[in-house]
Amino acid sequence: MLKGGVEARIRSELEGKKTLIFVLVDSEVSGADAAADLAARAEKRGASAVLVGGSTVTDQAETAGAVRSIRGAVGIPTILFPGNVAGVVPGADAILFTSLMNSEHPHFITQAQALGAPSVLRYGLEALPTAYLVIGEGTTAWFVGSARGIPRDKPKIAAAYSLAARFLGMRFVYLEAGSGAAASVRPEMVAAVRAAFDGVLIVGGGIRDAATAGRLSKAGADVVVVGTMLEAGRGGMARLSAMAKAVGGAR
Ligand code: 1GP
Repeated sequence: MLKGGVEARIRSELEGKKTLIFVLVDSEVSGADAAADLAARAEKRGASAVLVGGSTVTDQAETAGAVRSIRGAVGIPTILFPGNVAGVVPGADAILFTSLMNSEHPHFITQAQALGAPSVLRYGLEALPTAYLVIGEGTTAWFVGSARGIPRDKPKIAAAYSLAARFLGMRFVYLEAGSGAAASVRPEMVAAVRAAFDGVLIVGGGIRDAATAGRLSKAGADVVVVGTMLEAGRGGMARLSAMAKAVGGAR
């Protein structure tokens, strides 16, 4: 892939007015072969990218192995989604270079970024500057990232953070309800952020069915991320196909 090619590819897919689906592969749960198999099946069902990472990933060799296997198995971009410095490994096409803007701990806002940046450069990873906003409480991302979760019913707060992200030059916002969350981010919040932020709007956490993905798409999500849903084997893949249909039309 060309340097800078991942963001360009995402933006050009979005010009077709579609909401894209990214799948999150947790290398610690599945192992390299299973991760590659899952990614390949997800690509066939319409996924536009594979995210590799998560809040609790600490084994760099395992993550690098998963990235290698996935990259050999799919044509769509493989994008790192690090929860900490250990999530920066070689071999991927790009990295969601996130700042957890509503963390209470500077480590997750700028310090892990400073510690990881030299490796991003050395590995030639395309950095996608991303404001990572944790919505609600009680999830792993919330706990591990020392987040002061934005209340689920306060869309204006999420919109204000997203506007700040835009003024800071970030080109991606990721609204994170947390992996396995009981409910996704609300469409009202997505709509408020959409009105404030002109970059790529990613929404994830607790999205398990086509109807939910469809509502988030209509509200203005550019990308929906699914992870836990795919762990349900064949049923998960069938749901992914239905989801691709629900969000794949013009908005
Ligand atoms: C987590 O948004 C992702 O970062 C995916 O969440 O596992 O709930 O699909 P789920």
